[in-house]
Amino acid sequence: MKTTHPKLIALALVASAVAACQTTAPPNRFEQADVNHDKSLSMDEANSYLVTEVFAARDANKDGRMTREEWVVGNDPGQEKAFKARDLNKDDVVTIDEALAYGRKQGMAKKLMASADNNKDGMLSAEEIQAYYASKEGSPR
Ligand SMILES: [Ca+2]
Ligand SMILES: [Ca+2]
Ligand SMILES: [Ca+2]
Repeated sequence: MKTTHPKLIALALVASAVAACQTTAPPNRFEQADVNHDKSLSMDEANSYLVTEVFAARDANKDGRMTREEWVVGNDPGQEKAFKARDLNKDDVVTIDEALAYGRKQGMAKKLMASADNNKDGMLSAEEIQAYYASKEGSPR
């Protein structure tokens, strides 16, 4: 399927550019996900944030496609399951689109919103995200 949204391609490109210069500060990823640049993440933008985070960490060659080798680290059956759950068309590659669709289906952004949206305005600010990750044990890698 070649129906990748231009927005998502842009996201992937920014992700690879950022990764290339090894900028690890969370605000950059926040800016990537904040598509409408209003300095806060809507539910859908939060979903992109979570997905690009996973891709930035695991998509070794930064092509926006994750192979099983890139995803499954070691012999973790949980990782294998997670990979299969996201690979909707069963071609052994998880694209960023598949990961976004999975994130939406699972309500991953909802969970993040529920735990990180301190002022309950339904949007995540950079400060709220930072506070959330700072409060978690170990950052997601
Ligand atoms: Ca936004
Ligand atoms: Ca696939
Ligand atoms: Ca908020």
